[in-house]
Amino acid sequence: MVKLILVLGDQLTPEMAALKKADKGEDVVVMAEVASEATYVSHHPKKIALIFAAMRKFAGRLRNDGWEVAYTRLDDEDNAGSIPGELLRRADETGAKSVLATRPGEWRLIEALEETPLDVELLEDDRFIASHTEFEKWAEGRKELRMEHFYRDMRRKTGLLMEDGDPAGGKWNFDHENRKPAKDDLFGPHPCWFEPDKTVEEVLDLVEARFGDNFGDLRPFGFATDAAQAEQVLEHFLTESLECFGDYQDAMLANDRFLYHSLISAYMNIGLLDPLDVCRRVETAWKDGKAPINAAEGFIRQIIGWREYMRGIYFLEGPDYPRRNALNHQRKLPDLYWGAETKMACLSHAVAQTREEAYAHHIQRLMVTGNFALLTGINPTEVHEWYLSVYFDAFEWVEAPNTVGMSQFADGGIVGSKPYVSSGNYINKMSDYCGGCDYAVSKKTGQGACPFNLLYWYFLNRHRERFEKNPRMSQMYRTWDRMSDDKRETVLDEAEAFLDRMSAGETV
Ligand code: FAD
Ligand code: DLZ
Ligand code: SF4
Repeated sequence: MVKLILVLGDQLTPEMAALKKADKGEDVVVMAEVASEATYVSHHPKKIALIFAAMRKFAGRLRNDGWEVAYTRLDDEDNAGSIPGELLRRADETGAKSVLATRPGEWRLIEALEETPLDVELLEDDRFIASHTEFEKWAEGRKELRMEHFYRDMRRKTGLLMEDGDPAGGKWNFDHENRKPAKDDLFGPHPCWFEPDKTVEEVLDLVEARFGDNFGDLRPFGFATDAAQAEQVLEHFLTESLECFGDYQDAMLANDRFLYHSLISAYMNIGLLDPLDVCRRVETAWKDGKAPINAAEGFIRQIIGWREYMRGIYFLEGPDYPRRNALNHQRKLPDLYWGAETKMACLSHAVAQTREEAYAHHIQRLMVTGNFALLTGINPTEVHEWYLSVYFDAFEWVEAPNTVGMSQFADGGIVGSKPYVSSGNYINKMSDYCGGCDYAVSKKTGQGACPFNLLYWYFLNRHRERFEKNPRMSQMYRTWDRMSDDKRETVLDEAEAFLDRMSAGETV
């Protein structure tokens, strides 16, 4: 009996579980560009274009491999508008009663599939190193779910950077050799972009017509849209950037948006690159003497550590996770996140880059846009929806734990043992933004003082009860307590005045 084989826009891998279990001679692959997926948040046009173009090319590849593919374009007249709707329509057409699908990376879609009247079998997404059961077993009975411990298990499981059961180089983590500040003469290699071909051009026209008003520039569009191009991006990273990846992982420069970052997150997330293969290639580069251990270890940790851990947390914590708000932050997301003018150079750069590229690297996301949202007490659900919209790699299983957990501490400390907050000092140390700012990073209070300097103390004071006993934060409270009453009052008054101006829609 014919079955429908669902392949979603982030499941573009020939070895996907549902495809592996299907019968090529009999079953019909269903792929659909649908309004419900394209509008559950206001996605960046570049992200929609990436997914649609990659879906169309993947459908072509499956057909070449002998599959029957029922592909629906967004502007097809009989498009049912949602994934369950498309499955029902194709079931009607083919007489199929059952669907094989690889479990989606979002609770919303899992629930929608479970509610269809069709018989849907959801298979585990085995593109990941740790299964749900394995992560649950690891988490069981632990007081704290720290990534570092999980990461060591993943190193042992994969054998990556292991020598006779011990970590290569004698240590699990080489981070103290990483994270050097930005230098003005530091310029990373030019990223590997691609000229749009006919398929991509067609998609760009469609996206322009339908989503041209969304936040973000659609053109120029240079992302990889098939596995061969994604492979070129990876190769480019291995030969040009990996060597310096660790050293400058946290640096930010106004005139170099990508530095030594790999730009492969989206390609792994949608299935064009295999994460374990990526890590093995990085390990080989280290073994061949082409990259130092701090770079190779730091990079592999991001993937088999952070990436896997974030997915584990998302599915362990359940569907309500993206809406948690442990610090009860309720302020509305200010318009500057959508490109309204701001005098803060760091935010202005990070948002402009996000609008133009649909990309910002980790420290821009965590210590500029994320830090500011946390310090100003923005509602974390709004922050989550912003991150889910604006980045080319944003899918809820990885975005929500990063935003709600790591960046906004809205899960109450599951992902992070302390909130990632900083004054302007950290941004100044790691970037060249402050030199071109209307505010002065060296000023703690008064006219022109850097807002991060005020808001940092405002945040700590506001959440004193929760954080003062945290051993990693008590030192900061001692510093705050050593300030004179007058100084503390000035800081808090000026921070409140700044927040009032921001919430009133003034340019800050
Ligand atoms: P590189 O710096 O080259 O790192 C290599 C790879 O490591 C990345 O491609 C990515 O797959 C992985 N990685 C690194 N850090 C993390 C992390 N914290 N969590 C998971 N994987 C990681 N990543 C996403 O893939 N999708 C998201 O929606 C996303 N949202 C984020 C939101 C916030 C608030 C923050 C702080 C981080 C977010 N990240 C997200 C993690 C990280 O910022 C991106 O993976 C990274 O910037 C992608 O760029 P790159 O490929 O050049 O990464
Ligand atoms: C993100 C996205 C977009 C914009 N559009 C589609 C689409 O039209 N069809 C589709 O199958 N998938 C799309 N996706 C990816 C899904 O939203 C993604 O599979 C779920 O969020 C689960 O991770
Ligand atoms: Fe950002 Fe403050 Fe530096 Fe301006 S001075 S760029 S607001 S950290």
